[in-house]
Amino acid sequence: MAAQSVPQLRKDFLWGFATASFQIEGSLDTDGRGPSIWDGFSRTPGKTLDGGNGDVATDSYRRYKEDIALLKSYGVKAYRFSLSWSRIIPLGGRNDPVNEQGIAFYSNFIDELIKNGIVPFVTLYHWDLPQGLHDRYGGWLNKEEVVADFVNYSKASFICFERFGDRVKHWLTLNEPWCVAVLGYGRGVFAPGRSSDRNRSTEGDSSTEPWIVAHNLILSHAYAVKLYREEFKAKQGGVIGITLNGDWAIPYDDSPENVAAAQATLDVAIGWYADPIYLGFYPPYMKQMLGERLPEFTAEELAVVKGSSDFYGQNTYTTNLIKAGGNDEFQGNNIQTFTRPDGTQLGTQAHCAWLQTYPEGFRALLNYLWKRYKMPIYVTENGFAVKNENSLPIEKAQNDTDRVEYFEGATESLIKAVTEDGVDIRSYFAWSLLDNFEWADGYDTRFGVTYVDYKTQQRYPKASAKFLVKWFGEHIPSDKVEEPVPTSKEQAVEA
Ligand code: PNW
Repeated sequence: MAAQSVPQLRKDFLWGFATASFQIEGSLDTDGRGPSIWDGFSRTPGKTLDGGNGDVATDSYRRYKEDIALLKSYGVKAYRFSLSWSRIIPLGGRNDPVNEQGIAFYSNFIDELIKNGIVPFVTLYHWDLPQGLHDRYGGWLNKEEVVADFVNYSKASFICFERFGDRVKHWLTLNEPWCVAVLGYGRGVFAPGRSSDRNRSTEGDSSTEPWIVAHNLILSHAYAVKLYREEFKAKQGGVIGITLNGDWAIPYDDSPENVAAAQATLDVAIGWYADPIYLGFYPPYMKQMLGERLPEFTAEELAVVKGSSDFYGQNTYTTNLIKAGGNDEFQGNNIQTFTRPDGTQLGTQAHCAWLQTYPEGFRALLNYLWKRYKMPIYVTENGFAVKNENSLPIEKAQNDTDRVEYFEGATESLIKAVTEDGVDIRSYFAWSLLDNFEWADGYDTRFGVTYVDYKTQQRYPKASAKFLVKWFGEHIPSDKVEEPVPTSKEQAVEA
């Protein structure tokens, strides 16, 4: 029977779409929300490509019921979204007042999801640090203060969690700490925009701050998980972990230095966070590269850090070819390219320079993570921005062939990793439900499976949404008991 020969994911596989608070909510001054570091940064001339900021975004704070109805119409199992810290604690700190209106918003949001049969998959921190903490003590740079404040914030959001804890089971502490540290404190292209480059920033030290910030992010994550496990997990039965970004790395050719360079690239892109959290130490390559500049964990801290994630969370978009050389420490002193030695490109170019299609790399990465970290994997982001989509009329943009091809390749790699390679994968969230505020790119880069007309805030499903809805419908066993279709031979016997 043809239907049965379609390979299947787990029955409880969570598929859906992802977003983040600052990229969609808008309403930045509503219901007592305090400012985040992205409010001012995105409003500063020159910080976003098109001058766009987060003031309105996709207006999702006001239109959340509409967004959830859209998710429901897509038939997703889960929705990954993030909470805005400064809606819950406007000034951010552990002695600052909690904003009941902010908690009520997310409580209602979670209720609405559950009412519609959608599993909430919640990120506590997706880059919108309360401005109050940055101003008061330097935010992520200040270990003593920020770890305590993040743990307190986690607890504050668990007030909300507690009210719905019987139905909310999936928590992420931090989204992509590599981006926070490197893009925010190294390259200075993301808030708070610190960097050694004085043309770009008046403050910052790219040679030290990213490594310090990363260290404090890891500790903040780990202590928040400790709190959750000690005070909530037993009675609520949820899982909590972190999600990292990282793309597959292929040696440019088979020379030993390029083979070593590809591993070193993975060590800095992923191992920087995953090795301490899952294995209990920073990658030796990072120590070698940074020496004294790499902070050290005390024995007590390490005991909290090691094993501090119930699963392996990964955002991944592309694959790079790696050559040894260069002095970009954030790439492990290696060079990344999409151009093969024979001059051909790895895949289809996206709107953003850092992204090309290469589905085989997705499968290879999943296998690498499974072998190295031995944890069930939640794919929490994967997606594509079609080149020049923003300059197309809506009907043309809806026909997003390159994005459909990207997801065709990704889903084929996903199912093969599960059914042929035996990798334990529990979720797949496409980035993103909607076109939205794409950080330093502003609104010029569109990652949505749903087109947003920013003039009217109307939403229009793209072909890629339809592809994913159909694909997951066919590859997750449904609860419905299907009547067996009698074969012609059986029919003949019955007759
Ligand atoms: C992720 N890079 O960010 C984020 O989690 C999302 O908020 C974002 O919208 C999405 O991917 C698309 O960019 C990244 O430069 C930002 O390699 C930059 C990079 C990777 C991921």
